[in-house]
Amino acid sequence: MMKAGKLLLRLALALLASNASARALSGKPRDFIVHEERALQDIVTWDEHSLFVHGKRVNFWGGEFHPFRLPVPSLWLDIFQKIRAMGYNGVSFYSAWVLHEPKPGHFSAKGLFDWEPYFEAAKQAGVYLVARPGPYINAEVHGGGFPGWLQRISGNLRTPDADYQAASKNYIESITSILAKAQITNGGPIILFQPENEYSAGLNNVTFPDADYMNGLMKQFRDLGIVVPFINNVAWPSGVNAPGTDAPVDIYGHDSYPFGMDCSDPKHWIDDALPTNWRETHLEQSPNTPYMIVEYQGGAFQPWGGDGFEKCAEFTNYEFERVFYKNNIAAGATINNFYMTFGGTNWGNLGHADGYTSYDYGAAITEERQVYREKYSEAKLIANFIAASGDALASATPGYNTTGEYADNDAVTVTPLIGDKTKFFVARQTKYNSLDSVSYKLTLPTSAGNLTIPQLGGTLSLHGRDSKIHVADYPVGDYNLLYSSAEIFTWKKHGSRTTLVVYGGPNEQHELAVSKTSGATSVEGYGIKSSKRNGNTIINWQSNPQRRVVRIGSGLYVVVLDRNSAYDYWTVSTEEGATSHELTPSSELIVKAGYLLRTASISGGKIHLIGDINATTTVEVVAGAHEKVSGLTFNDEDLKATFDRNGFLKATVGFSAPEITLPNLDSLAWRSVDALPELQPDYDDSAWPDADHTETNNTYWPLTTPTVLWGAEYGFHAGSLITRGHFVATGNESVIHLNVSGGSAFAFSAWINSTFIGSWDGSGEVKIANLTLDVPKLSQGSNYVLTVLTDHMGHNGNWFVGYNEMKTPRGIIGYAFPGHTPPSANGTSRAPDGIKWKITGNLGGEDFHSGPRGSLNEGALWVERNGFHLPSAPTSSWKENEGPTSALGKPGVTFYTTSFDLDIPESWDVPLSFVFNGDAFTGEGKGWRAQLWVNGYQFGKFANGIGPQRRFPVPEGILNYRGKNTLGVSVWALEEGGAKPEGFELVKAYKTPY
Ligand code: IPT
Repeated sequence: MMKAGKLLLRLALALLASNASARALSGKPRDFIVHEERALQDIVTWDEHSLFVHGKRVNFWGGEFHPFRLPVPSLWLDIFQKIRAMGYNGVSFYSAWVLHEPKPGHFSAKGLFDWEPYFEAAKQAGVYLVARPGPYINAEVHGGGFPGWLQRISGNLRTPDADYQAASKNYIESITSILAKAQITNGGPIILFQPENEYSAGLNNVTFPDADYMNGLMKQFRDLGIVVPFINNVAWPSGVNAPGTDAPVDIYGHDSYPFGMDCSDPKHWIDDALPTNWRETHLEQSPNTPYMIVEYQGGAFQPWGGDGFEKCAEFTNYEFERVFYKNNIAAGATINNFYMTFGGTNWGNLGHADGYTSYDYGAAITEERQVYREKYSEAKLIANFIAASGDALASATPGYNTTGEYADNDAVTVTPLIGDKTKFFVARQTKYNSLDSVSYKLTLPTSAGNLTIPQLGGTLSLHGRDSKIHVADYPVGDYNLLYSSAEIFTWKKHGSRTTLVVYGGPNEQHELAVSKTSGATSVEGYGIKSSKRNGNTIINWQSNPQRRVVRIGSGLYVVVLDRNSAYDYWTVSTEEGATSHELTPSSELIVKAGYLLRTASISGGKIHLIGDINATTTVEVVAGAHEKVSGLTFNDEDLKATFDRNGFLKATVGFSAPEITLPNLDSLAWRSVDALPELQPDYDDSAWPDADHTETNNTYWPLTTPTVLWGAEYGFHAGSLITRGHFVATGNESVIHLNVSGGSAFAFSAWINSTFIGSWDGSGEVKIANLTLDVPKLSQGSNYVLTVLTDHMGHNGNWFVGYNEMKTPRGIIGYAFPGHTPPSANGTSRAPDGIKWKITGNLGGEDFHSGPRGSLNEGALWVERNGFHLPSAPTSSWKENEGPTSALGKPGVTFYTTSFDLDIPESWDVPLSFVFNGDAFTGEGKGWRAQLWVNGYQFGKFANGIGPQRRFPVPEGILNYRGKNTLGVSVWALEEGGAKPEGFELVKAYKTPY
């Protein structure tokens, strides 16, 4: 990839050099211009620094969140609120074509897949949206978003090839009619639109980048009514589709995952991973657009057999955010989006083959929608600073990375961002991953001349992996913060009072000064030094867990915190749905609360807060309560609230956790059934499709069998496949070679009639298995049937244009049956050999697209084809059983079902998970695997021995928290002698690794 990258970069630079028509710089909002030199709308505009929405600068700070990974629309607001509560003002989303058009020409976006509730929730929470509908999205989704039936076209995917263009037309038209209505120009939340995704590199001699392709795609979207600016996201700063190229988007951007996806050693930060030349590449590639990083590493995805998401969360933790996110700010990025901010779940087979059920991603918000990771709190501090810094930061110009210029210690690198008046100084360790503590003094150019700080004693410091943003001449309402070494969380102005909240790391020395003020008075706590010099008030302190409040002049309250205390502070708007262009420093409160603060409103003389707590919590409105307010409610409960002498309104919210009892799954009444009746002598598969195509359009994969035996050829794309070959024995058969493709960690098992002949148990990243299996003595002239059950782990993505990797088939891709099928004269095995093949996957294949759970939720198992995994299935005549931990005597699949009631009290958010206990994870498949259905939704695929996931969270809304639930588990025993799963449990899960 690096090689392709360099090549591309050169290409892109050459293209740029040949086109001298770069737009002139201007400090004013630029009218929206694409291709046709006319404005399509004037709500979302930009200059070289930032976006504007309705003429107001917006520093976009967003999180990626895919609604389809949380199949409970009523919970989408919860995620939006949690992202908004971090101080973020945006969310970026993909739409997955595969979920909307399971059968060519049949688009649907209903129920779980309806976009309206998502847009409604975004508006209610007050976030802008970035729409990224593909058609290609990658996203670790099945086929990278491509429906499986694209395997049946011969053209190159993501190119102007006619059959790809024809195939994508319906999706493009249908999804665009939905997205167009939700643009901000129509009162919706969408402000930016990304055609394609990471269109970054081509292979196999396709034209890349192909201007006809991108221009054609953009024209399609424009013709269908998309008027907001087009953006792109190349994988690295390569200049593809930048302004000046022959297929320019409006605002060029790129992605970056500086740590990659290997989370195995989370404390190890490799040398030189911090990008340091982005300002330069931006000036070369797109100097007239805001610097945009469409996807920045918010965690990492994980493969089967991988290290698990807790490690990824640690790898990309709060220190990573401090150093790397602030480095984006140093590069001048004013459109940032963090992938993922909430990952969610690859339920119902929606993931690509290389990932497992959880898509937690180690993101700031966990798969279970929890916000306990410190990276959530740290990101909140950074995002609030961005928001509070408004135009000053959004319009500042980044300078070079310097040593020895601002800091007096070369171990500290400082990157300035210079505005008309305000200056920002991003300081970090020169060796970015150093664990040393370094001290420095800063010399800052201020309106009061060059000042070396701290002036009142002590030195500044960076302890290990840290980065700080120091400011000079920073506007805080009507005050001028002459400088601050302490970082700013936020400031607000209400009437005559302005409140500034600053923080520093544990025990650090800090100093700030406010221009032209009459001195400082400590009004809470002690230990703050102050002085007046040249009419400016200076305060200097050492951070500690105790809060200090200093009044400067008559109306500026400075709240001095250490970082851990700052984590408990929130800014919250008192106007529902206010987006950042509508917010003013007086329409927001600053509140100290606990676990989460969602919303606020003021009415009846009271401030009403809505939030979540996980302990008895002191709630304190530190800004916005002193005027016209006398009381406080929290979650509609009236609190005994008192003002302290500084006008902070304070109350205690009591907490006592409810008793929650969960059923012991072992003691439930289970029933079971043999889930592979196909192995019985009288099983009739005559209604199954014949696998009889002798040719295929899938030119990506060479056909080596007499007929095509893979699933997509016949419309089966998910979960599992069963292929059956009927033949008359010659009596000379002794072995069969099977070459089967299922995707990473898949398994397969084979039988002749009811006789088991062998299994592939699966292994980490092994995607294709080649086995030679012994065949029992067959009698000449008798009829036999070979049955092969194989996992379908999802289709691959299609990242490289021209490579068409998505077309990798699933199912039997080759076989040889010596003694039965004589090798053909020309050496291939494609000559007809008399074997009559049948194939099935989910019931009806692509024709069964109307199920409320979408087209991917079910695979080929008889119980799935017949709906026995659904609630109210007629299973009462099945034999009673001990459930999934029963010993299975032989290879095969058994399906277990039961039901149970839950009675979780309302208004408590209680994450629940199912756990499969089995062997330690070595990356090698061992003996058995299982699938889990909860009320019909497939919510887990467990591979014993491979892992790394054994705990499978299931959200409320899929689980009925107050009433009946139907549970289904299929256990596939892979080996002679059968299997015995160790345990299966329902647990309250919180902070348990998975
Ligand atoms: C980038 C994709 O755009 C995104 O969809 C997702 O797959 C992400 O990576 C990783 O989670 S592509 C990549 C080459 C960085």
